[in-house]
Amino acid sequence: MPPLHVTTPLWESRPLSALMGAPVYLKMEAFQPVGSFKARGIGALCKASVEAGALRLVCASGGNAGYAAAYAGRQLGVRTTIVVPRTTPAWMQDLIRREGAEVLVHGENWDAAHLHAAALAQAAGTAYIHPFDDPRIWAGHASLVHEIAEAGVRPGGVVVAVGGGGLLCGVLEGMHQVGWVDVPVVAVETQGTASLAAAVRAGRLVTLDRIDSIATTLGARTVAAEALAWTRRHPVTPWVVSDRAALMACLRFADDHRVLVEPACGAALSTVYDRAKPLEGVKPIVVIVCGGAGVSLGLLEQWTQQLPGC
Ligand code: PLV
Repeated sequence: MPPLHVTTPLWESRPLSALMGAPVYLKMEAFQPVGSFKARGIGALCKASVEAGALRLVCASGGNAGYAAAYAGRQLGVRTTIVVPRTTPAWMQDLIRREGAEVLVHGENWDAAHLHAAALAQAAGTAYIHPFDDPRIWAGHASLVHEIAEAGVRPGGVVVAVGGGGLLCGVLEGMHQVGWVDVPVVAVETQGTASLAAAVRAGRLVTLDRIDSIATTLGARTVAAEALAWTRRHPVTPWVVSDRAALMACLRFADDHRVLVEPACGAALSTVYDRAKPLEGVKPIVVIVCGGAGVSLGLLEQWTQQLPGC
C-alpha cells in the first residue's frame, strides 16, 4: 500500500523573507498526494478505523478531508462515502469520485453535511470520519511539526489557517511534543468563517449564524472544543483577514512559487504578504502551507471578478 501521506518539503521563501526582513519558511503541505495536510490526520483516522473493523467510511467535508478520506479508503480497500455541501466545487466532487468514493451533496455548508453524514454513519460496520474533531486526527497532523524540527528549524512563530481547528490542535500537539511550548501561533480565519476568533472573544464556543467566504473549507460554524482549550494553555493569536487578502495572497504565491493553493491557505499566507502585526519581530516565521485541492486557474479568475477591488 502506498503511504497515506508523504514527508513534505520545508523551503525558505526568498521573496517572503525579503518582504518580512526575517527568514520565512514554508511547510509545503500542498504537496501531499491529495493536495493538503488532511492526508496526515484523516489518513491516520481512516487507517485506525479500518484496523478496528470498519467496513465503510463516511466523511462530511468541505472537500479536502473528503478527498483525503476517499484516497485512504481506496488504499485501504473499503467502501467510502463523502458528504459535501453545495459550496464544494463540482470538479472537486469529481476528484473525490475518481478515488472510487460515492459523493452525496447535502446542505448549504459543512455543518449541514456533517449532520447528514453522522446519521448515515450510524449503520453497522460504518465509521464516521470527522474532518477535524478527533484526537487521532490531531496526532496525525502533529507529524508535520516533527518534520520541521528534524529539518533543524526552530520557529519564532508559526502561522496556521483555522477551519474547525483540527490543524491548529495537531500543530500545537506537535509543538509541545518537540518542546516548543512558548512559540507563538497565529491562527488565521477569514471574516466570514471566524468561529475561533469569536470563541476566544466570548470565552466560550460560539456557533456562527452562517458561513460567508470564498474560503469555504474554513467554514465550520463552531470550532472543536479542544481548539479553544489550546488558546488557554499556549500563546495563540486569532487573526482575521478579508477574502480579498486571502485571494491576493493566492495570486502572489502562485507568482512567487508557482503553486496554486485555496483561499483557505491564502488566508494564512496573507499574514506574511500583508505583514500582519502579530508577525512583527518574529524570526524565523514558519507558515503551514495547508494547500487545498479546491482551486483552479478558472476559480481564481472567477473569485477575482466577484470580489470588489481585486
Ligand atoms: N477543511 C475541512 C473542513 O471544511 C474539509 O472538510 O476539508 N486548509 C484547508 C485547505 C482545509 O481544507 C481545511 C479544512 C483547513 C485549512 C482548516 O483545517 P481545520 O478544519 O482542521 O482547522 C469545512
